[in-house]
Amino acid sequence: MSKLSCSFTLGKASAPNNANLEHNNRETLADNIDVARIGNNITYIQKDVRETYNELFGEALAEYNAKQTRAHRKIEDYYEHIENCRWEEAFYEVIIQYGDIDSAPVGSYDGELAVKMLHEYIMNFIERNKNLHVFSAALHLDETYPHAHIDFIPFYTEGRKNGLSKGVSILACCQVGRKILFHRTHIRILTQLSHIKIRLYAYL
Ligand SMILES: [Mn+2]
Repeated sequence: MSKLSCSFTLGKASAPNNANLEHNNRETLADNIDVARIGNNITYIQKDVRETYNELFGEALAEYNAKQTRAHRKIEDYYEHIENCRWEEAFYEVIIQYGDIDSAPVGSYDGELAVKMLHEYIMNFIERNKNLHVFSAALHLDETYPHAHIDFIPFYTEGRKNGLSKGVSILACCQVGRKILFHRTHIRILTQLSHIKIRLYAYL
């Protein structure tokens, strides 16, 4: 049986090197991409992030704005509002990889195994994390080793007296009932470390 390491990177919207929708959608092509193999990539979900915001939060935003008596309290563009928010990210991205260029390159036996595991990981991630709305998910097979990019918007649907009845919150997704799985500092550490490959078994 093969043994493959697992690499898990968490990126955030405000650091485009670690959360790069243009890369995932192949709108920009880095040197390590084999153009002849782009067709081998598997796209699971590819939605526009702003459209996804409208779908997810449009209703809650309209309700919120309708209740505001002061014009300056109204939020015109929720995506921009979150982008400018100091404690939230507009979206996050995980990059997951089993093995590396030496142990599981594309086309090798273990590379094929990694593809199957990544496929399973993507499907399970979407199923498991109901409060992380995945708007982009792709398995890349045109680079040297197989890996998956999953982009998501963390959101809450309850527990708010002020603000939108449904909105963005990474912390709300890090607790189940009263049990806190993750603190804000953990998220910060993870996202700050994401420029280097951290070997972590998938937390999410
Ligand atoms: Mn990639």
